[in-house]
Parts: sequence; structure tokens; C-alpha cells
Amino acid sequence: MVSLKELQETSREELFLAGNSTCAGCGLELALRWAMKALGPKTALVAPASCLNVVVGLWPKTAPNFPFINMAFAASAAAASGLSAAFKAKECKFPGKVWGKMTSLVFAGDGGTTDIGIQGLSGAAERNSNILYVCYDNEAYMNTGIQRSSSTPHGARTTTTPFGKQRFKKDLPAIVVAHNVPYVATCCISYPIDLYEKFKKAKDIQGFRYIHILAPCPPGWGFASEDTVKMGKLAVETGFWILYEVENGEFKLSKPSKKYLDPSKRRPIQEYLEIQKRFNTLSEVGLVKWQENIKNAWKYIELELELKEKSK
Ligand SMILES: Cc1ncc(C[n+]2csc(CCOP(=O)(O)OP(=O)(O)O)c2C)c(N)n1
Ligand code: SF4
Ligand SMILES: [Mg+2]
Repeated sequence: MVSLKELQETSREELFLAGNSTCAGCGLELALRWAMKALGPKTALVAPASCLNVVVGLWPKTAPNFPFINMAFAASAAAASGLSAAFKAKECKFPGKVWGKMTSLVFAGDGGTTDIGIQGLSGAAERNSNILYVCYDNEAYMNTGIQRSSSTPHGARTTTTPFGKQRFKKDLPAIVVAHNVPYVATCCISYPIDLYEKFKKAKDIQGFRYIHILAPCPPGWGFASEDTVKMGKLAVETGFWILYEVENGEFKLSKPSKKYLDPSKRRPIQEYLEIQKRFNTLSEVGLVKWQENIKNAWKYIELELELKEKSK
């Protein structure tokens, strides 16, 4: 585990620069900032249309201090796969130079991942392309004015679900796990040490890696901008957002989520829902559905842990 000292040392180096045009309290900004601290400057990032793709592009406020490619919505995983192949070819031609050390990274929103980019993502995962694909999940198409995505949770109001979304969130990390790739992890911006360690690990793994980060969005979710970190913590402490990793098929519950295996340790989900304006039309029935959904998600985790125990 990384020490606080190492993290403080690392945190002096900024690759995603301040003064960019993200909203105050943006979860995406924290996600990318911490991810880049772990990945370092030998990283080339591919971004499809999203808040990220917009906030980095407004000169003179361009924020990435590393190579950055804007890409058409559906093509980011394919573009990053091509980039990774190009780095390999360059390494063969000029061995020992920077090319062999480059990380080919996608940093995409939930719309660009769970809806529009899923075929490219699935193709790259199936080919085991040597890329790191990251989904920062703010649970809607924020950049274009808060439309629902398949990652928007049940009951959330968006401009296209004015009475609250009926369906539950698509479980994208589980879908990627089903591709049998070397590494899949979930993260949350409120747990930077956990996030940092997962990116450090992912950086050194060959083949397809996927990290899904919960990234609260103050204007999109309807909470005060100073509460972003609190919001991510509540997501984990209520048991809604579960932190785990699957490395070569082996499931591991991450430290911040371990104690919530015990349901009595979880905070009531109401504490998470009632401070976000997007849930202010959620009914009693909707609340019970949320509680059931969380219970079922943890049943799945228990099964994974049982299977792991049995296979020892
Ligand atoms: C093919 C295509 N369709 C639609 C758009 C418009 N568009 C730009 S950003 C965006 C929202 C992306 O949502 P998400 O991936 O969740 O990222 P976020 O904005 O939430 O950061 C949309 C629909 C586009 N640029 N290209
Ligand atoms: S809308 Fe949300 S995700 Fe987009 S820049 Fe603002 S806070 Fe960040
Ligand atoms: Mg989004």
C-alpha cells in the first residue's frame, strides 16, 4: 500500500493543470488529476466528446500537460488500440526509447462508454488490446445539458427523464469482466489512495485494463459544489457504490468497501438520495427498489467471495 508520504511527494507533480474550465467541485477533474499522478507523463490520452473533451480545449485554459487526442464519440477504444500498436511498432524500430514506456489511455464519460462507445470498448476488450480504458461516471450526458445515459441510476431526474428514470444503472464493470480481460476495477474520487494504487497497478499490466470511477457532478446531481467528496463517500458508505478489482479473473473487495459487507454497517440509502435534487421526485416505492437493488448487488459480491474461498 502506498504511504501517505509517497502520495504527498507524488501529489506535487501536476499533469492536469489548475485554472481549467470545469465547474467548481467537478468530480471528473479530481479523477483525472489523481489518475495522471499515478500514470505519469508518458501517457497519451484519447477523449471522446464529453465534459473532459470540452474543458481541455478552451485556449488559453488548456489543462493537459501530456499528449491528448480528441476523438469521435464511438471510436475512442479503437483509436487507443491503434495508438498502442503504433507505440509497439516504434519501439521495434527505435528500441529503448520512450515508445516502449507509453501508456495508451482512454478517458471517457458514461455516455461515451456505456452507450455510444460500448461496441468499440467490447472489441478492444475481446482483442485484449494493450490499452487502459477509464470511464468517469457522472451518471448522465452532462456536457449537453443532463440527458439520461444507461448509467443514470433509478429515480434520477434528467432533462430526458423529467419524472425520474425507471431503469437501473447498467453494470458496465461486470460486462467488461465477462470479456475475461487482465484487469477491471471500480474507484471513487473520494478515495484517492485506493484510486492511485489501482492506476499504478493497471499501468504495469499488459493487455486490456478497465477502470470505472464514480465522479459526482454538482450541477448535474443537484448538490453544493463543496460536497463532492462527501457525496462520493456516501455512495460507498451506503453500499451503493462498491469498490473492488478483478485481476486475471480473481475478485477482490477493496479496503474502503470491506466493512460494508456487513449490512448493519451501511448508512441508510436515504442519506445519499435526499441531498441530491435529482432524486426529489423519488417515491416510497422507488426507495424500496433502491434498497432491494443494493441488497442484490451485495449478494453478488458475497457469491464472488464464496467462490474464491471454495477455489482455494
Ligand atoms: C456522434 C455524436 N453525438 C452526439 C454528440 C454530442 N455530445 C457531445 S458531449 C455529449 C455528452 C457526453 O456524455 P458523457 O459521455 O456522459 O460525458 P459527460 O458530458 O457527462 O462528461 C454529447 C451527447 C457528439 N459530439 N457526437
Ligand atoms: S457538468 Fe459536471 S462533469 Fe461536467 S464539468 Fe461540470 S461538474 Fe464536471
Ligand atoms: Mg456523463
